[in-house]
Amino acid sequence: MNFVDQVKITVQAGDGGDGSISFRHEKFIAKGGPDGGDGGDGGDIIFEASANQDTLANFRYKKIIKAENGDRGSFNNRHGKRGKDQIILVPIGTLIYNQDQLLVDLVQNHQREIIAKGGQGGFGNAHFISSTRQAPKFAEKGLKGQKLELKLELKMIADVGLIGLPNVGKSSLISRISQARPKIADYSFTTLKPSLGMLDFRGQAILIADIPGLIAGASSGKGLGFDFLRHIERTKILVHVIDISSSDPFEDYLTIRHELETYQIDLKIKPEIIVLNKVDLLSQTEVERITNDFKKKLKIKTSILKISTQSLFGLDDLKDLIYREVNKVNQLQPKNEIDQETVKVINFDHLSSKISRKFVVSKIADNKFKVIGQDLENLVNKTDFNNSEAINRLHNLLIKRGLVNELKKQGAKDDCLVYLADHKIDFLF
Ligand SMILES: Nc1nc2c(ncn2[C@@H]2O[C@H](COP(=O)(O)OP(=O)(O)OP(=O)(O)O)[C@@H](O)[C@H]2O)c(=O)[nH]1
Ligand SMILES: [Mg+2]
Repeated sequence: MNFVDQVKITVQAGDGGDGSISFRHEKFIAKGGPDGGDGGDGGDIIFEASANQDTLANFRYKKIIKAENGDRGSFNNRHGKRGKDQIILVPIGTLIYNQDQLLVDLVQNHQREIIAKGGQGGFGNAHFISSTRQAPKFAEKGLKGQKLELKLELKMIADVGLIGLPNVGKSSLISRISQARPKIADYSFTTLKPSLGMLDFRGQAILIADIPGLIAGASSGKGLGFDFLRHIERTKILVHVIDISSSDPFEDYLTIRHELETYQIDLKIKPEIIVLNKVDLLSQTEVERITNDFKKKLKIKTSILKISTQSLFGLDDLKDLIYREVNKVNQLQPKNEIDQETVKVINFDHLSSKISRKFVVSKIADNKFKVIGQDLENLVNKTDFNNSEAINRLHNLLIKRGLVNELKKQGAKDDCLVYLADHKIDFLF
């Protein structure tokens, strides 16, 4: 399993379908009333957190993801079909950014968020019939769907983080207590990327992350650890694996603790289980001596377990302790509290469904103006500039919305040039 924890992708919501221009054909009636239907809206881009996903690796090959376009309207007042939404599954713990702004942090299984909105469908000509306009020969164009460049970042939300120096037996441990089968070898930095394993204990699924070995200086970028410290931030408890046969197990312990503290992981609130591994390599008396010495030096009250992933000694006790510690944290931190936190970071300004009619006009040169405002931009984008009736309608709307007045106020003269959305408009008052 490849582990990718940061990717850039482009998402493109569906375009709205164009409205249709059509007139009823009835027997004996030369020209019936307008019956062009509206275009369908484009599909949205929706992200969903899923426990079945554990990496962002798929996105390395799939850089552009699109939702379906809405269909065009057609005769007989037929609405175009709405484009299908595109639902993108990502692992729990995926953060979604647009231009360095956090849009959402998907922390719960099945949590869904709309990230890019499909374009609105355009009105068909039947929509524009009025007492003064019996036979409108124009329709609106559909709006383009939102296109966003996103950065996805995975900060795993595992229950347990396995930490420790390289080569102490973290991967051996996860392969003994879960279904995960990472590479195990007798050298440092065998594990290059975090991987996940599921410990199934007393009917509960406990997610464990095997994190690459940390070394002194990891918090300032040494070794491989730095990139992965952020995963540790989000685990509920830590299992700190130490090689009991090392020359100074307690010093090893302090090295890792120091790195975590420097990275500002609040260790006071993160329970830790200390595991002295490889006890099969030493005599029982040596094991006891080192363990007692360790306990003496360790002034805080932390659980210490002796294990061997080789002989399987102590693994049942460890599973039991992990189970109890994880559930302690779960009780202190009910799920809905996490939800509250999440809601705070969501920033969905770009999806606001209430489109403001405010606009800003700025003079960029003599008789040239730039206009910014979502409502006016939408009106322009819906206009078919090959159709004089559609252009007339746009002109009237721009007068109604107050644009002409504002232009005049700023000294615009007849035949001024107006930049609006992606269009340049020669404006005649
Ligand atoms: N004798 C003995 N050897 C062990 C035990 N646990 C792990 N090992 C050995 O220690 C070496 C390192 O094990 P890994 O599980 O790859 O260690 P790691 O902590 O994941 O190492 P990195 O991924 O490099 O950080 C391997 O040769 C294992 O076979 C144990 O309980 N007893
Ligand atoms: Mg490893």
